[in-house]
Amino acid sequence: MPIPRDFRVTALAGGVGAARFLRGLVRVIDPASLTVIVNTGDDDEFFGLSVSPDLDTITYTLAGAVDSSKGWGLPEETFRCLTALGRYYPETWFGLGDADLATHLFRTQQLREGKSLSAVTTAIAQTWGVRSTVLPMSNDPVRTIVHTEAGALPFQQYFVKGRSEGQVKQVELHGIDTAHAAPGVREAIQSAHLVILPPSNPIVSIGPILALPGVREAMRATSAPVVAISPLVAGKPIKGPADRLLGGLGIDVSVGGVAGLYRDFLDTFVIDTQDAAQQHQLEQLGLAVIVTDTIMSDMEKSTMLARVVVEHEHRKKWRVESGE
Ligand code: FO1
Repeated sequence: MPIPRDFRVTALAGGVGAARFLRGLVRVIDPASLTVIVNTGDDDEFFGLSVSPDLDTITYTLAGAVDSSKGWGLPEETFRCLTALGRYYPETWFGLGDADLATHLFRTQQLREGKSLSAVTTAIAQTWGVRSTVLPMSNDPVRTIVHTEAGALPFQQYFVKGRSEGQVKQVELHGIDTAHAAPGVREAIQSAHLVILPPSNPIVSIGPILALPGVREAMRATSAPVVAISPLVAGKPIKGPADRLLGGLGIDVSVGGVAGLYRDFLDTFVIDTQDAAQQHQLEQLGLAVIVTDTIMSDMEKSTMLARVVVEHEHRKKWRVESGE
């Protein structure tokens, strides 16, 4: 069944895992019909520059420009500037490549001139020829702080410098109480034909977006089906510390544990064939369950997964509308 060009999809995204799914999705639907709401809790300042890793990962990926081996940054990067910065600064653990620095310089200068993060994100996406709409979750600073026995660490310090080590005790979203969802965020959820949560970390990638005022309510209220793809395969994330974060917060490290975090708005949960034994348990929560290969090791597999998700939901919508 062909997907109509005006089939509007909204995705809530973190970084690499979401990007791997979205690169396939824009081969299945019209890229111009996709809106991506991106986590900014991972943002930080390095050497006076405003860095938004998840926004850049999504933008570079949708532009076909990302370093596909790492899943973030630009290919064939050099790090001469970062090495030179080491003369002035004691720490250069965050890998800012020479070409990538242009994006951070542009973003920083535009923000300093008073532009909103939304406006700068649109300008960057357009520069890279991205046809989809890329929205930061908020124009207000929200910073994810991970509390471990080593203390309270801003996300990039926990993840990159600290290699996600240490027992997680708490995750704090600094600034969330006064932050607002960026313009277009709630509208994109409400007006979509399909809302997708790609396989992103439920605590530090999707969690901050859902914690913004009105976003969770929009997820519950939308008439669009909401589909999530499990970030866990056989109880482990493909990449990143989702298992340590879930476990540290006392949440079951399983597809059931993840589904529980979304239970108030989720319609369909996509799980890997390796977790097929848990299908029945998820169905008992009232969820439709798709069991398929979710490991997106190449573009073809990303496209296949996106096709399974979109066609399943589109077929369901068509059946309801035609009364079949
Ligand atoms: N990830 C790393 O593991 N090490 C790095 O040095 C690193 C640098 C970096 C620079 C720019 C950027 O946009 C992303 C970068 N990332 C790096 C990825 C980033 O830490 C994570 O992918 C996200 O924050 C988690 O979604």
